Amino acid sequence: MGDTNELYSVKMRASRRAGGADEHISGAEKLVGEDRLRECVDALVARAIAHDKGRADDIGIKIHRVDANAVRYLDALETRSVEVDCPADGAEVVKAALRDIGVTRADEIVDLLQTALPTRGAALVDIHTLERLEPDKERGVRATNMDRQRDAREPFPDGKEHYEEAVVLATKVAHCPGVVAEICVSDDPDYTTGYVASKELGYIRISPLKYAGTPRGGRVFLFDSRNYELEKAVEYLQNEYVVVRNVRPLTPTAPRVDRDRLAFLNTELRKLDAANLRRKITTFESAQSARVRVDGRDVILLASNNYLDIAAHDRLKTAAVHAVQRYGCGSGGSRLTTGTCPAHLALERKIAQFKHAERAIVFNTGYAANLATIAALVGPGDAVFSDALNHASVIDGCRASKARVVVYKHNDMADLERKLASTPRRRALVVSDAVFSMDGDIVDCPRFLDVCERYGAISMLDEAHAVGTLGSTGRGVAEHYALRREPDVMMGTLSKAFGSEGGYVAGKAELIEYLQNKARAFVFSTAFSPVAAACALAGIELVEDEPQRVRRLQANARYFRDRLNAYGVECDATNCSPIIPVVVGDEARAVRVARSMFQAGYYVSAIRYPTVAQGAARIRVAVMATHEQRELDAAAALLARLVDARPQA
Ligand code: WAQ
Ligand code: MG
Repeated sequence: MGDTNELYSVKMRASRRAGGADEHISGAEKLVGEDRLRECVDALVARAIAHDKGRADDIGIKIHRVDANAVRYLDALETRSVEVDCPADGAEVVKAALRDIGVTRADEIVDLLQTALPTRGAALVDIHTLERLEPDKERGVRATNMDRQRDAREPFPDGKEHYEEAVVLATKVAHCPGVVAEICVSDDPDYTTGYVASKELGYIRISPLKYAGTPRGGRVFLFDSRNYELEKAVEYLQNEYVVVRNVRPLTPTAPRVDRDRLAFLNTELRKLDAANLRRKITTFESAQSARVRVDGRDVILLASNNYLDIAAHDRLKTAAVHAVQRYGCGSGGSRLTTGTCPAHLALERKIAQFKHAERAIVFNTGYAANLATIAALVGPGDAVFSDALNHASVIDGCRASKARVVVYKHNDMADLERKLASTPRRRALVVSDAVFSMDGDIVDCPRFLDVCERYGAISMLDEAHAVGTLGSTGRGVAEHYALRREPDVMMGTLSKAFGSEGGYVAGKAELIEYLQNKARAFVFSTAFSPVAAACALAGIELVEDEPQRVRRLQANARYFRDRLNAYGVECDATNCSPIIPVVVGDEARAVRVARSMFQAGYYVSAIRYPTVAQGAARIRVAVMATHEQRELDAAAALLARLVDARPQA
C-alpha cells in the first residue's frame, strides 16, 4: 500500500431468502489498496456465490474509502497449537490459560460456551460479575474493520480462511482497552478447532474444542468493566481500522527436541507439591480391617472400601487357600484363550444370581469394567450421558468410547431429560454412579430408569459402592428403592464390600456375550487369578448368609451422620450409604485435618483435586460394619472440632 494508493474497506454479505426470512450464508471484509480493489471484489463475489451453505439470493458489497491516518497497524499475536484428546480436555486448557492470566472465575466462564451465545457477534462478559454487557444480546458485539496485510501479489482467497481470519480478529480484540481475553469456538459443524487469546497469552489454538457435527459455536470477549469503559471498547471493536501484520500461514509445528527429556517429571511433581496435591502412599502393616497398624501404631481405619470388614474373614482366607492348592496362583492367559478356570465361572454364576440377572462377566478391576463396557457399548455417532460427579473410570470410559459425551448436572433428572431430548445421536447410553464415590449420595434410581426408558437410552449404573451396602440384603440400589426394575447394565465391584478384587457387569445374556467379544479390557487382559475369583465368590456367599453385616453397616453410617450433625457438621442423617464426606474446601486444610485425625488415632483420607473439584477438598469418612459406636462417636467429635463446626444447642 504505497502513498498514492488509497485504502478501501470492502465488506460482503451474502444471504438467501428462505421462507420469507433472510438467512445469512457468508460474509467477509477486507482492507485493500485501490490497485487491487476490483480483484478483491471479484474474489468476494465468487466466494459468496459458491458457498457450501447454498447459493446466495442477495449479495451486498459495500466499499468505503478509509482515511489512511486512521489505520492502526498491529503485529499478529503469536500462535501456539495444543492438541488434546477431547473437547473436555480442551476446555481444561482454556481454563488453565485464563487462570494463568489471573481470571478467577475461569470455570464458570468456560461453561458459558455451553449457553446460548449471540449468533453473529460475541458476548461481552464482565470478568467480575459474569454479566453480559453487550447492548444487543441476540446479535452480540461484532469486531469489524480489520484485515491482514497481504503481499502485493498474494491472491485473495476464494473461501473462508478460518485460521487467518481468526488471528486477525483475535489480534484486534486483544488490543481492545479492557478486553482481558477472548474464547472462540467456530459455529461451523465440522470445524472443531477453537482458541483462547489475549495479549499476554498470544493465540492458543486448541484442537478439538468441540465435537464434530455440533453447530453450536460462539465467541466470548472477557471485559474488565471495573477499570474500563464499555462504550470505548465497543467503539474500538466496531469502528477502528486495524491492519494486522505478520500473520504467518499455519505450518505444522516441528516437534520439540528436548535435551533433558525427563525434566518435566520433577517440574510437574513440584507443582503438585506447591498445590498440596502430591499424593503419598501409606503402608498398612496389618490386614485391612476396622482397626489397622500404620507406622507401628494401631489406628481406627475410617477410609476403607472393605465396608463389611470381610477381606480378612476366615471364609475368604480358606477359599483362597483351597483355590491356590487346586489351581495355583496365576491364570495364565486371557479369559478367551487359556485363562478361564471353574473358579471364574462359578463366580460369574453367583454374581448373576445375586444381582437377579441372566448372566455376568468379571473384569480384573472395576476401573477396567467401566472403561471397557462403556467403550464397547457406544462409539462415534452415539451419545453417552454422564453425571457430573461420576467416577474417573466412567469418565475415562466415556472418553475412550469416542461417542459424544454429554455431562448432565449431578443427579438432576430434569437436566438429563432435557439433554436426552435435544441431543442428536444414533444410540444413547446413560451412566451414573449408584452411590457417588466422593459424596456418598445415592442416584435417584426410579426417575433415572424412567427417563432412560422414555428416551430409549441404555441405562447403566455403577454400583461399586452400592453392592453389599445398600438394600436390606446388600443387593444394591434397586433393592434400596424396592424397585422391580433394574438398569440394563449393572456394573459393580468385588473389591469393596465383597472383600476381594475385580469388577463385574451383570445383565441380559446377550449383553454379556457381546461384552465377552467386544470389551477390550476383557479380551486383551490376562484373567485375574483364580484365588481372587474364589475369594470374591466366598465374599458374596458370606454376605448372603449374613445379611446382618449389611444392616450393621447401614446403622453405623446413619449413626456417624447423626453424630456429626449433633456436633454441628451438617449432613443427611437419613442417608445410609457408608461414604460420608466432610467438605473443608482448601486442599492444605484437608491435609492438615487428616494429619491431626491420624495423630489422634483415626485414619481418614483427605480427598483433593482431581478426584474432586479444586477448592472442594474434603475428609472422606468411610464407615465399616464392625466399627463400634463409641469409636464412631469419638471420631465424629474430633472431626467436628478440627473443622471448627459449631455444636447444635
Ligand atoms: N465479531 C465478534 N464475534 C464474531 C464475529 C465478529 N466479527 N464473527 C463471528 N463471531 C462469533 C459468532 O457468534 C460466531 O457464532 C462465532 O463467533 C464463531 O464464528 O484454526 O470460524 O466464524 O485457529 O464460526 C477459530 C479457530 C475459528 C481458527 C473461528 O468462527 C483456527 C470461526 P466462526
Ligand atoms: Mg462461521
